[in-house]
Amino acid sequence: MSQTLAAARTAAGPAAELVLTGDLERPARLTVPDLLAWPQHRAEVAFECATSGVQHHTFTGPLLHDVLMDAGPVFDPARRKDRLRFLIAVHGTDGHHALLSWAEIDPDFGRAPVLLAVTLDDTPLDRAGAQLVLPQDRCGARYISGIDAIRVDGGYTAWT
Ligand SMILES: Nc1nc2c(c(=O)[nH]1)N[C@H]1C(S)=C(S)[C@@H](COP(=O)(O)O)O[C@H]1N2
Ligand SMILES: [Mo]
Repeated sequence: MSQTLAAARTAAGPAAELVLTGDLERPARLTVPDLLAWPQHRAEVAFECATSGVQHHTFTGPLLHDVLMDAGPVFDPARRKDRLRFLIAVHGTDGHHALLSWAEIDPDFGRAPVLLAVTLDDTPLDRAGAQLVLPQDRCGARYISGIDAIRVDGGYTAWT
């Protein structure tokens, strides 16, 4: 990277981007403002951090499920059982990452209203990057901030 570009990234600060990769018909690169294209949801949440106690925050953003469905996960939407082998890996710029099962966010199964937040307490996350919001989690550890990659993996099997 040129020094000028590196300086622009830290000073002027272009919008953070995340890549959607893996078993998808339409892999994509999305900036935080791009995530405004989906219906926006609001979540008022409380979670406990093992080191700093309970935190209360308000997040807004699209449903992770809506964004991933538009990227075309390679399962037959009519066949519910096929989806049970899919995993979603969410990765932050600092290397923190976590796995969700597809079924956790699927409307036919766990129906968790997981968001890809674009605002945190009314502050845009354009430069910090999107944050994962799991209103049903008691612990904050999966609220991954600075998301730079989400990988959908339909190849998981414990029995080959
Ligand atoms: N990228 C990233 N996101 C993260 C973490 C992290 O280390 N890296 N820590 C998690 C944890 S343990 C908690 S409790 C929440 C809130 O942490 P904070 O108080 O440091 O914001 O963010 C979560 N998201
Ligand atoms: Mo935490």
